[in-house]
Amino acid sequence: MAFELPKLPYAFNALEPHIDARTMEIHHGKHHQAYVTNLNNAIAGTEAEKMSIEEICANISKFPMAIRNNGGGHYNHSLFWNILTPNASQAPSGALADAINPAFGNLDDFKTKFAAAGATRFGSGWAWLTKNSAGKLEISSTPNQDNPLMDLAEVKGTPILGLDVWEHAYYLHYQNRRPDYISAFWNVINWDEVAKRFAK
Ligand code: MN3
Repeated sequence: MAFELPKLPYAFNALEPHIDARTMEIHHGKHHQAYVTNLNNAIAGTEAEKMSIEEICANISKFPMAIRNNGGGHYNHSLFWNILTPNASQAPSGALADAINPAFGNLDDFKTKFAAAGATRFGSGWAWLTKNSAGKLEISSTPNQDNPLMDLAEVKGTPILGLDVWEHAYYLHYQNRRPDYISAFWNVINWDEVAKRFAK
């Protein structure tokens, strides 16, 4: 069963002015599509062909780099599109808010720490908010297309929020201003989706 590019749950221009339409179109249609195509080529005829993307990530140390890079790329972007929305609420509520405050101080402290994880990731990678095996929240960042599901990640668990800090995610609109892109990200977060992932 080959992996497929998921449909974007909103229009390319829906996240403007925070994330521009051209970036979304290329990011989804070219970059994510390439991860899917290359992942399908890499798993063909291997045991990974019968696995879910989560199972592939959990066993990633057994697989060649092409599966790690493209499998991570497919998982990470599928998550990313879903935690973004044009109808963002400004803050999480309920059990997620109750977990963020003791873990990080308050929402603003969480945002500062998460932004720092994204801003200080050298080169390409991701910033993550992850629910670990003890049910606690942790902030981390990973290089390239690695993610917290991977058995070789430093901080392991289920990612509930992720931010792509590859230049392809922001360069057309923000050029070298990664911190401005990260600031804009807070305006388009689908906290209901993040809360759903946290509750699982
Ligand atoms: Mn990307």
